[in-house]
Amino acid sequence: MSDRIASELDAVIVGAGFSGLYMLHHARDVLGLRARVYEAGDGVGGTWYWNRYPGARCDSESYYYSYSFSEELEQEWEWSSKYPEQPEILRYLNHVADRFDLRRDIQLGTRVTAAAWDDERARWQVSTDAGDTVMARYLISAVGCLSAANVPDIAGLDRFEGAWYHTGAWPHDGVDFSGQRVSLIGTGSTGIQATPVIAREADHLTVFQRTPNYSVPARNAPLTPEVAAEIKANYREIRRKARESFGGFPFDPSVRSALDHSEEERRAIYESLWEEGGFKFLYGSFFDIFFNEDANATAAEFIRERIRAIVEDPAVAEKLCPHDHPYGSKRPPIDTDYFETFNRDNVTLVDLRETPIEEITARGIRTTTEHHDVDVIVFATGFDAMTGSLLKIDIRGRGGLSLRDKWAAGPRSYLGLQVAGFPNLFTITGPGSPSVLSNMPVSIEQHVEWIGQCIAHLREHGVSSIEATEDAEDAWVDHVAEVASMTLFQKASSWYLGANIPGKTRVFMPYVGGVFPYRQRCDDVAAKGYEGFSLTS
Ligand code: NA7
Repeated sequence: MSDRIASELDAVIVGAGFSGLYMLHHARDVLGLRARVYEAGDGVGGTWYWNRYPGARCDSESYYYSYSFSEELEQEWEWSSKYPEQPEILRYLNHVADRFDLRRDIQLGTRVTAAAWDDERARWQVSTDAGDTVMARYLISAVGCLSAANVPDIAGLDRFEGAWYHTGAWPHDGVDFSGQRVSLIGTGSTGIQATPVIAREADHLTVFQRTPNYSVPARNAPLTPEVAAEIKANYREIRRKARESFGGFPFDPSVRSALDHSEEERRAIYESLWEEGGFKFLYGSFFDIFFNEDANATAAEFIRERIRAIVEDPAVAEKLCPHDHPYGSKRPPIDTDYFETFNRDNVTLVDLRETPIEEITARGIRTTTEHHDVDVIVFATGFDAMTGSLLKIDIRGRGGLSLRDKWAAGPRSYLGLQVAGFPNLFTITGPGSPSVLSNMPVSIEQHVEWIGQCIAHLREHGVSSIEATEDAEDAWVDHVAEVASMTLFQKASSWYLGANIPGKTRVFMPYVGGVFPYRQRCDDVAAKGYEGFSLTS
C-alpha cells in the first residue's frame, strides 16, 4: 500500500480517450457511480492527444467519427472538414470533457501500473505511478487499441546524433523540418499521412518502405454549411445505419460481387469510388473483396494501375505497388497526395525488401548497399496493437493469475469484453471484439452502453461480481478464429495478427463478424441473463 490514503470507488477507468470519456460520463452521470479516470497523458484525448505528427488526421469522416450519445453535442459541434485534423479532434474531445464536466473525475499524468483482484472483498486494488492505491468494484480498461508505440530494435539507434521521434509520441511543440534531411521508416496509415507533409517542409525526405501499401485518396474538402446542415438534420438515420452496418460506417452495404460484373462495369464502379475517395472504396464496392481472392485481385490491380499512372518513374512506381497481401487485409490507408509525393525531386524511396537496414550510425541509416546521411529519423512503425497497452499494467485476477501469462499465447476473452479469471474487469474494444475493424466511436459507444447496462443489472440484483466462464471464453475464441479463417485477413502479416512485433504470438485479434451481428450477440447474451458469465452475489 502506498502512503496515500486508499480510497474506495465504484469504478476505475483507465484512459481518457474516446472510450474513457464516454465511460466516465455514463458511469457517473447515468449510473450514478463513484468513478475515476486515470490517464497517463497530461491532457485528455488518448490517441488524439499523443499522435500529433504532421498530417495526422482521421481516416473516417467527421460526421460519423464522433459521439452519438448526445443530440445537443451533435448539433452544437461544427466540423470544419470531411476528415478533421488531429488538433480539431483533440479540441472536440476537450469540449466533450468540459461540456459534461468530466475533468473533476479525471486524474491526468497518472499511469495505472498494477491492479489486483481481491476475492474476499470482491474489489480491484488499483495502483498508480503517482502512488495512489484505490479499491474499486469495477475496473474498466479504456486504454485503446493502438497506444503502445513500437520503436523497432535497430542496432545503433543509441549512437545516432540527430533527433528521432515516434509518430505516436510526437513533441507538443512540433518539429521544424526546414533545412533538414529527414528519414521516415514505415509506410502504414501514419507514414502515408506524414510523408507528403514532411516532404513539403524538409530539405530532403527518404522513405524507408518494408511493405508497399494499397492507399486510396481521401479527397478531403471543407464541410460546406449546406452539407453540415443536411448531416445535422439526418443524424438519427446516419447513426442507425452505422450501428446496423458491417464496419460501423453509415454506407449502404454493398451486396454486389466483383465477379458478377464485366470488366467494364467493375472499372466504372472502382473509378467512381476512387474519385469519391475514402473507405467507401473498400466497404462500398463489392462485398466479396474480403472473402474471395479473385474478387480482391480486381480491386488490388485497379489500385496498382493508379499507382503506375501517378508515379512518373516506373521503377519507383513498381516498388510502391503492393504485391504480397490482398487489399484490405492490412489496415487500408487513406491519403492526400501520397503517391504524388514520390514525383518530387526531394523525395527518395528505399525498398527495404531489396536493401534492408543494417544499422543506424551517428549520422544516418546504413542499408546493405549504402549509407543515407540524415538529420532526423521519424519512426512511423506502429504499435504493439490491441494487447500492448493493457499488458503494460500488471493485472492479477483471481488467485493471482497474471493477464500477461494468460495472454502469452494470444489474447483470450469472451466477446472482447471480459476475461475468465478476471471478475469485474471490462475491456472497452478489447481483443475479440470488432474494435479496429470498425469505425471506433460506434464500437466504443456500444461497449460503454453494454457495460453500463451490465453494471446496472448487477447492482439491481445484488450481484457483487461477474466473470466470463472458461467455456464461454473458449467458444468465443474459437468463433473469432473461425470467422477470421473465412476471410482474406489471414493472408497478411499485419498488426491485426501481432505480426509486426517480434516474438508476439500470431493470433488474429479483432472480431471480423461485423458490427451489427456482434451487437446483436452482445444484446442477446444480456437478454438471457448474461449467458456465458457467472454472477456471484
Ligand atoms: P502500422 O500500420 O503498423 O504501420 C507501420 C509501418 O512500419 C509498416 O509499414 C511496417 O512495415 C513498418 N515497420 C514496422 N517495423 C519496421 C521495421 N522494423 N523496419 C521497417 N519498417 C517497419 O502503423 P501506423 O502507425 O501506420 O498505423 C497504425 C494505425 O493507426 C492505423 O492502422 C490506424 O488505425 C491508425 P510492415 O507492413 O510491417 O512490413
